Amino acid sequence: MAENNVEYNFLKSNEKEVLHTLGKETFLSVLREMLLIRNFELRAEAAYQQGKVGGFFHAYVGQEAIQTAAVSALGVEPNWWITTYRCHALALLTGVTPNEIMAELYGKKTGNAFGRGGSMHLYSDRLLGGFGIVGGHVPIAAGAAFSLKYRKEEGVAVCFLGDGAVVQGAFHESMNLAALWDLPLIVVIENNQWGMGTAVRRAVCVQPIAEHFAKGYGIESITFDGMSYPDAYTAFSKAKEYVKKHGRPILMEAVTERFKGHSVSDPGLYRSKDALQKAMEKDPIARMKTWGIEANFLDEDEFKRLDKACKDEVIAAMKFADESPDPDPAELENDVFAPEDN
Ligand SMILES: Cc1ncc(C[n+]2csc(CCOP(=O)(O)OP(=O)(O)O)c2C)c(N)n1
Repeated sequence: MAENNVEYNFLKSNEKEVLHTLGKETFLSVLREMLLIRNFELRAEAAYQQGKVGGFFHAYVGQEAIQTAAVSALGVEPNWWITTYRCHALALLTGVTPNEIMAELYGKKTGNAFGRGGSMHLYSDRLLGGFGIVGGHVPIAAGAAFSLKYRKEEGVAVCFLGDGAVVQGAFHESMNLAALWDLPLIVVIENNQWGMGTAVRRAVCVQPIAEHFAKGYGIESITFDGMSYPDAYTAFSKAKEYVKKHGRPILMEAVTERFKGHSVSDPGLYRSKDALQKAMEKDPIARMKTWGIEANFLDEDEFKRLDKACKDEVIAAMKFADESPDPDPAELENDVFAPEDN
């Protein structure tokens, strides 16, 4: 039973067995990715408070296990990835460097979108964005899945969205077409139980969301504990297998917690200190650390070293961003439209 009193039918893994199968090397690299995301978000947020970062800023703190597990279970290639405005983590996981992301947040020329996009607009060869319009990216994900099928290419399109986006028309239209046309699409609702400051139970008419909605589209669903990397990894491995075998879309729901407000401008007053404390007790990184120590994959000192290495990488990215030049205002309108011969 979760905080909002919903009975979830979680797909459970044997956590220790999953980590044992992954092995020490993969475990450490996954933990490093999660620590890099955490360090990046915390320090970038501090830079925001110092006035270094403009525009919006949404941190992925608390939700790290989900996208880390998705990318490790599916591989970046040959898939298409797309997410919401809370996109720093997926950018890091799909190959964008901390330097490029930090410089983008700082609005610098060396940024991932040449300093013209900011926090919500990050891209890589396989990452289609970073989107600020709630639910507006789901049709693009369905389109990417359509292109894979039409061109007979390997891979799936993976789309992340918040619980607040599932009530948008664009989401339902995309799910309908994905089911109708048998598209290789994995749609992941990251249910952190709040859409900005609105509790999910006040915004969505049925819960668990994926379990109910999937029935309406005639597709399968998987619901899992988004605070557990092994559970998330198992869920994404199953989803990958399912889409590959059946050529059908699947709807996933990761029940999770965000440790911060919706954005930096949200002090989170709708949540009691006690509720936040309870949420933070489920910290996916602390759980990984405990399992890792139990499995003899690392000890306390090694964890600290790993954390420090990530912190140093982020601090170096802040220095890089600080020292980078501003974009040339004359280039402001470059790349708005595709070249005519494209
Ligand atoms: C079409 C549209 N409507 C409204 C907004 C304003 N808005 C931004 S985030 C958000 C809530 C989204 O819910 P969810 O993804 O669950 O929220 P989070 O976990 O990020 O708080 C809203 C209404 C928007 N960006 N786009």
